[in-house]
Amino acid sequence: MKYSFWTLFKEGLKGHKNWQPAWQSSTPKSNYDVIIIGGGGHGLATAYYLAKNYGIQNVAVLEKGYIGGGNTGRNTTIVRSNYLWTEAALLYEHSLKLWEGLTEDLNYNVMFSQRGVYNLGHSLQDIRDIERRVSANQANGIDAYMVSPEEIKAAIPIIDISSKTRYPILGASYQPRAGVARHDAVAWGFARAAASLGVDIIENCEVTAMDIENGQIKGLQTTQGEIKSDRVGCVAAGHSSVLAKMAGLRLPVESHPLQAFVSEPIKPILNTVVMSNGVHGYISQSDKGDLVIGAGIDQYQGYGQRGSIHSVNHCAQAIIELFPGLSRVKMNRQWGGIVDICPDACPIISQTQVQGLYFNCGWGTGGFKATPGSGDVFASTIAKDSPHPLAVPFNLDRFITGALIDEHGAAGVAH
Ligand code: FAD
Ligand code: PYC
Repeated sequence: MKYSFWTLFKEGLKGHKNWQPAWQSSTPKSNYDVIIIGGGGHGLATAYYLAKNYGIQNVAVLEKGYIGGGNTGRNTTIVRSNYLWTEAALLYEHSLKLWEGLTEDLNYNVMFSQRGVYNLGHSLQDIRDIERRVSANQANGIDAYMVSPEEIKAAIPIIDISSKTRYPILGASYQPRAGVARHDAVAWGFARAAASLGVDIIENCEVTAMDIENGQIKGLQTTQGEIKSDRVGCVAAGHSSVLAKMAGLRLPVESHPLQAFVSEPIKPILNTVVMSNGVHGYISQSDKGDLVIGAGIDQYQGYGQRGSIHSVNHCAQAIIELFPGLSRVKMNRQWGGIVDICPDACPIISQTQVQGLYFNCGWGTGGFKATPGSGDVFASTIAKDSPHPLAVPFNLDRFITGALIDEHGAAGVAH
């Protein structure tokens, strides 16, 4: 439904009365064709594409908390596709192309803003690595190129490119089509679109056990009772290993906290995204003016979604080194999310040895950018019970064959 400016204005004055919920809350049915565990962006996108592309509408998304309350609502929203290896680059580029039409596709403004992303280099080795990645990107048709310190300064006047800093800026890669999006809108847009196609979105429904008979998934035990299905997709980010354990599986993932923080809103000073692996920090400015800043992962493993002062301190020092003019800006809040990291910093999109049980996880510190692409290829993998061509390299088998795809460099800052 489209609203005129005046209708919206009058509704605003009325105090948002009589607005319809974007999707109806559902209670579980006894049986579904497919159940998706995890109501983050990836789970909701998977359900949406199952219904839209494969006509599988008898689908439930089970979320233990609220929609988007996991990493989807906790991330710093950087979207890019400048990964080193062809397998990963093609997967993230597939996603970036879906981002470019997502607002229209969902009929929901996900505020995708292609304001470009800089990846800074501070040493000769950094520059060699970045140049190698840019060459690989160009060979894969991805829009990345090298920029000099002077070009960076021309685009970002507040950055310090002098040679006197602890980490002088020697150059950067730049991807113009990269950018940021509004994370909550992505979750809400996919939820609304999936629900309108018949998907049941069930919040406050934690999966506590899996029913498996003769190597085939039969259903789930949840805090809202037993629900049957012979196809289950697990998309639970930081809690994937907890779900895998319910099926007697062990995933090669480690769960770590990753922290970020935002400042008070200030006038527009930064119209792009700057990331630096060397100093372990990255920054962008949200449309309402907050500086959105993130750190490297906490080195310890854990499930606590809270921040810690030492990590924020370390990151703020790095950012002030790059942008000395920000030293007086006040920080408003900090938080953490739990990211699931594979040994090669690449995701798992895979069937498992349990028939009908699929995992989509291990996106680590970089899965927000993959949300539509991941949902699309995972939906295909579940619908056809066969890996989508882009998902083949991300099968669990790679940890047995050794065909790992090392993306630690491109995963970057947060590692
Ligand atoms: P989630 O949104 O975490 O969804 C998983 C859901 O599963 C959760 O809502 C959880 O409650 C639910 N769940 C778990 N267990 C159960 C259960 N037993 N039963 C039912 N439900 C369950 N990526 C980028 O690309 N760019 C970035 O700039 C970026 N910045 C980040 C910054 C921070 C601070 C963090 C923490 C992450 C960042 N990421 C970034 C990574 C990104 O957020 C994740 O890779 C991505 O959001 C994962 O999406 P998801 O839908 O799989 O996970
Ligand atoms: O994957 O681009 C990324 C990212 C930036 C910060 C955290 N993840």
